[in-house]
Amino acid sequence: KTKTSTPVITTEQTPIAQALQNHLIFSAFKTSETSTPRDWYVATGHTVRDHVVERWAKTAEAYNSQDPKRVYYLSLEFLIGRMLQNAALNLGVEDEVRDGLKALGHKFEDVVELESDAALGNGGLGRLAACFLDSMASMNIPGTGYGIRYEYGMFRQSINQGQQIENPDNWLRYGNLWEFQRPESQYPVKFYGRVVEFPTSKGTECHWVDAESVLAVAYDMPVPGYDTETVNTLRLWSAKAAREFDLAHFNDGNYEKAVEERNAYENISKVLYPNDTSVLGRELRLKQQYFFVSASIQDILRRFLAKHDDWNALPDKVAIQLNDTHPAIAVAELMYQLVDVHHLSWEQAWKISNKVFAYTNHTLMPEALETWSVEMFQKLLPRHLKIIYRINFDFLQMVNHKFPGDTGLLTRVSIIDEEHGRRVRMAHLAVVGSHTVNGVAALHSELLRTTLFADFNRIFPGRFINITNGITPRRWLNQCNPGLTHLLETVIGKGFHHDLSKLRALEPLANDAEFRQTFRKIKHTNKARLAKRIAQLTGVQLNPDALFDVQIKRIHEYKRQLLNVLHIITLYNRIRGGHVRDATPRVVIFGGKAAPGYKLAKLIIRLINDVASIVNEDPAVGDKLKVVFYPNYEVSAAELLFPGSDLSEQISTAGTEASGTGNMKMALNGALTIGTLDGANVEIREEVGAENIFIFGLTTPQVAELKANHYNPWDYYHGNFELKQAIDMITNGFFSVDEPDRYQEIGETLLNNGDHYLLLADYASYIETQDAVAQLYKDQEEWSRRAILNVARMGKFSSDRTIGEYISEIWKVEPVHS
Ligand code: DL6
Repeated sequence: KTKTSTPVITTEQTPIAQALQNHLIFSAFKTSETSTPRDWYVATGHTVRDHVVERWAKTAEAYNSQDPKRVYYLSLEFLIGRMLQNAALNLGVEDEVRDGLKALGHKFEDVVELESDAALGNGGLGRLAACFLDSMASMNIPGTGYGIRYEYGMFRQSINQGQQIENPDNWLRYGNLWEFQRPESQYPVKFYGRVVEFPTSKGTECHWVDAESVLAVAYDMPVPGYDTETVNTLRLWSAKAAREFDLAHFNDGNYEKAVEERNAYENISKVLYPNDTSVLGRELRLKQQYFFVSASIQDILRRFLAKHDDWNALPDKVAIQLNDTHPAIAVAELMYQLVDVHHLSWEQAWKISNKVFAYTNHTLMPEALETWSVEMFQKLLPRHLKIIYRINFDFLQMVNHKFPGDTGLLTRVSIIDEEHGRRVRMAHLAVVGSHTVNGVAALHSELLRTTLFADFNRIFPGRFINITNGITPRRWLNQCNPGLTHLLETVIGKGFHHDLSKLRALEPLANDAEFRQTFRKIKHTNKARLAKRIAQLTGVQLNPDALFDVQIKRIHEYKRQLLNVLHIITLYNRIRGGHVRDATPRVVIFGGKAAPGYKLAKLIIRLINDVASIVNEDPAVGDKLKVVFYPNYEVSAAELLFPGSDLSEQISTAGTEASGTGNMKMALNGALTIGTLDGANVEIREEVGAENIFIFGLTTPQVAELKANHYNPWDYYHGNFELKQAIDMITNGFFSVDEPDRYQEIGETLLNNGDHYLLLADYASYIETQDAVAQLYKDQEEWSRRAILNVARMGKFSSDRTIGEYISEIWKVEPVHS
């Protein structure tokens, strides 16, 4: 219960303060006396929402009357985080709301904290989708996101005795004031059944019969643009059984049986799969994909048909972006809708469909390339399998015509993999069904063209392009780093809010000692804020003067958190051995979730925590080194962590990280990067200059060469005393005295199983570069000069630039002003 006295409504009160009070009564149904902090969240949320909704209705009306070409972004993940502050900021009412709350005895920052993160995604791919929504709205682009309204988002991670525990993320427990159910928008989605063929005068007609169906019900969330009237829509589908429950079973007292069928259907939108890069061979996962795709395509066609009757105009009104292969079944679904439901000829439908779809690839990891067994497909989606066969037949005919007699090529590019027990290759379906395929950073796109999709690149020259990722500066600068934003506004004006490249104007100030001092002060405040939160969460006290060295991302072998651990152990040994006279105090912070089934990733989390316990409690170490694992890394945590970082760890093996976007957020918030020439790091280096980034390790060609030349990690182990010592300590139980064998598997991976990600090969270069980092940090003037240059040169990495490229190279859509 809040301790405020009853506020008196006076004529001097701002409209927002009045609205807050009204909503406390009419939306939270409380008075000031009976209100809890959550009631103030409800009142604030409704107050801001009113502003959003007004513009939302106008935008819908403008789209409806102007009937522009629209973009539909199909994604199984949208990692949007919290809405309230972002909406207030984008609408330009944040200060008024803050003042209104203050006048009523409340703090905006405390209110904001009460909102659950909408964690409807795993990591980079889902967060990118959220940044794209923000940019589309901010640029007045008629764009709609389509996804699933998971009842449970990404699991909540807690750490118990160093180990990751996964808890359900019940983000809707207290309702969600940002969503609007749209009962008028619901569609049946069919599964199972069989296909019956009828000969007709025009050929064979297929009927999908005896299918079961589930209802997809729309829930809309607003996506307010920054400093514009546009509010776009994120439409999320929720599964609803067509039949409530079996009353006969219920009346017989068989309650479980009565709801069994309903639960089976509604499970479709129950939980987000917490898997980052590895594919899941689960029927429910394919059901989720088809469920949201079918509902979205039906919705898109309904909207089109409301205004048009010439199907050939579809590509002039509709651009559909497939966010990775998860929605790739859309290619078959559109054909199903056009041919079976709307009776177009196959040829006409295929021509149209191919002009509508484009596909973004987000990973080269072979384990992430989705394939589904033909047998399961046949059972679940019999009509779509037939459609895929036909698409494949036509495609292979075309390939055979273009490259006669190359049977090897036909086997490699076929949508059906005949060599691993007959499987449908979703990436091949997406490539064949799209007019454009893009990678997400220059290096990644080049690797797509030359490795994964080399054959397709010959077949479809020009189809493969690059569009480097970006991040929305609204959330990742304005919202998370108000101190820096304010400083930037004071010195270069507000132009960078709309055009991030305007940050370049900051460059001369890197040489201004007074400015550097102010810049450092802001960083220090952000670090202190982070340290305070870490102390609350973990009990570890941090000194904000230390170098905050941060690696926050999913835990995965290729991202090499283990390499970072090897560095920590090396530092620890140097301190213990008395080899460090003038250490740069360093705090190493990790954050990230491991897929629940990924044993080694979970073991890495445990190792980090075990190493942290030993290092943090060793009196010989003191403040020189601290290690922290930040539990439950999520969007709202990231908003604290990025502004509070000095050093950004982007240390994946070259050629493995498609792009990375955390690297961009870090640099934009004034951290220096230590990284490999991987993903977007390559382009970050191009922008900031090689002298303002710490690059180490093997390049992509060198990685390939080393692997081709029988890389032997043992050579590196025996050739480097500090490396050997660090690995030995892990494997002989130095960090796990209660269970000395705990980390045997890590030793196996690094030494006996080939060290697939070349940690040992990159170790010496990494350590040497970390030493240079520590050295530079002692020179605070030079460090902040470089950090300022990083901020100044991040313009390229705004998602506004990225969306601009999607618009001109793929979508061909125009802005609409409401
Ligand atoms: O494109 C967004 C993001 C990239 O920045 C990361 O490099 C990449 O790992 C990530 N991919 C995924 C999982 N991919 N699949 N499937 O999140 O995409």
